[in-house]
Amino acid sequence: MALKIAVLAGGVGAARFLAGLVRVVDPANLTVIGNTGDDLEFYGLYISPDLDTVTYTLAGVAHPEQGWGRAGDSFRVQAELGRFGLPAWFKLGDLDLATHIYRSWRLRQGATLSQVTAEVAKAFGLEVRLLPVSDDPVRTRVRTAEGWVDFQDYFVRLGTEPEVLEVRFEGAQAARPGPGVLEAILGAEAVVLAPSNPIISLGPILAVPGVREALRSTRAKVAGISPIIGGRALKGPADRMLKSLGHEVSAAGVARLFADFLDVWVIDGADAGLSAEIEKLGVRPVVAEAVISDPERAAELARTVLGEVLV
Ligand code: FO1
Repeated sequence: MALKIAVLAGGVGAARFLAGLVRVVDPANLTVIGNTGDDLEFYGLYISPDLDTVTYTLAGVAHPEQGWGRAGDSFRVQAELGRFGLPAWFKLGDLDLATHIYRSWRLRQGATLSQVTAEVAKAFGLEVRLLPVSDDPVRTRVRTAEGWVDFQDYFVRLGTEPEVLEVRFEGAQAARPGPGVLEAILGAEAVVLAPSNPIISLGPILAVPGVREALRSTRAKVAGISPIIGGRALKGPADRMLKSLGHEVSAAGVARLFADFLDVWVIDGADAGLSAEIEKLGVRPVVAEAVISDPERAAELARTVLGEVLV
């Protein structure tokens, strides 16, 4: 299929969907707009977990079970850093470190995050265009009973244990969309929201001024895939987070968060009963097998999504 497609993507779930999408469309026509709200500095290195997860997955070098990091990586450097008393709660493998060293070095030279992301993608042989949502810093922070913490502190160090009382995307309001981001949405024939945590993976992308407006005004149909199936997140804290932030924990509840720009919402068979509720939001529900168990299933899901938006 030679149609231009833009995908809004978070981390592991999105990357697994994209691995299927590239089986059914020409990757050269695909622009992936990635979340940078999870980015952090660790050991003075600049790390972009979601951009790397997409890169590694599409390059076929991601850790198969974790979904993030590199397959078969070792942790000798991090173990050695322990000698100097450095923390190791954020696991950085030896191969993965090369990406962070390269990115940090290029940023220090004055390159933008989009330039470096393109260079990293090229080095891994990616055919899709991977764009950070912004070159300006956007940092997700969450408020727990203990106060505000950085996203990776909540996600990895605290293991998503504390209840999330509030989320903010620091810097988002002043951030400009990265080069090509709005053009990709406005010039696409289809826009897809990959199955990602609606609050912390898609939230930072939508918080960059201009992105949400572009989604509302694009002539392309906008489709999304529910990350909530049968009232539960398949992976990660999305269900608990929706609940503590006062949203309905269901595929319909997530559709409501995006109803201002969404045309089609793909839900699992388990949620077929929510179709009427979704229709009332002005969104067309499509029932499909939404659990991504392997790349072939992901390709099947991608085919379904595109079939619905390219009619
Ligand atoms: N996730 C973890 O649960 N534990 C880790 O130690 C960890 C390290 C890590 C290193 C590099 C990277 O690109 C991702 C990493 N992740 C880790 C995943 C990351 O925290 C999450 O996937 C995202 O930020 C949420 O999408």
